[in-house]
Amino acid sequence: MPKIELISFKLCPYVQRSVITLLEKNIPFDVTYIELDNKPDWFLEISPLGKVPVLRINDDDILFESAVINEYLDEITPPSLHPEDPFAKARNRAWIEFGSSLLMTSHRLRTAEDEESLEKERSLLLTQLNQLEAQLKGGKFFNGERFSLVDTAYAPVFCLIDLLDRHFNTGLLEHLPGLKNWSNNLLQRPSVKGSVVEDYEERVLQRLQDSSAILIRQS
Ligand SMILES: N[C@@H](CCC(=O)N[C@@H](CS)C(=O)NCC(=O)O)C(=O)O
Repeated sequence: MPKIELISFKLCPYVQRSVITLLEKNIPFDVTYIELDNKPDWFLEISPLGKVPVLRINDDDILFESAVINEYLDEITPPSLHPEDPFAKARNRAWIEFGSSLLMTSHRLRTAEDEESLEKERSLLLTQLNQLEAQLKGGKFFNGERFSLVDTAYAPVFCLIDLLDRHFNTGLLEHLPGLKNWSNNLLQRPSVKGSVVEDYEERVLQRLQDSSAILIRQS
């Protein structure tokens, strides 16, 4: 097994995807935290986009982009968390990409500074969540009973939605029973619980307090 170091920011949902994969696959790893508003020079040298997660392998080789990092981690530790069938696998990859877009919408919703932007992002997020709901086939996870790589991509979205629903009454999953069930199953999973720092919730809320987000001003 190569030596794995994950370069992280404590509240990054994309990093969280990779932590879930590392935990699911029992891969030993070290975490190095950085602050995004004060990126160290060594990080800027190795991170082509200046973004986390970055995976450093054997102190030398660098990978970036959470979906790609996850594919690599999955491939070095068979059996794969992807479905075997080529179409099913490709479809899962497509929906992983969709998950990134959902994360970006939820970020814009959290950071919206006025009522109009908040409503715009809330409406887009609900549209995207409805699209996702239509893809579910029943069962505990995206593909049914088997936990897959695609689930690692959505678990951080559901952590954030759950937090928003509990603290700001956003009711985002109210009319989406399939997603509610999927979310409940993911949030109970040990790898998902173990993918965030102990004071995750306080940190997310503190970050909102420190911002001019309308969500916090309304609450
Ligand atoms: N598409 C990237 C997105 C990663 C990303 O946006 N990470 C954020 C933190 S959550 C970041 O590092 N942003 C750089 C910055 O804020 O300067 C991935 O999936 O890894």
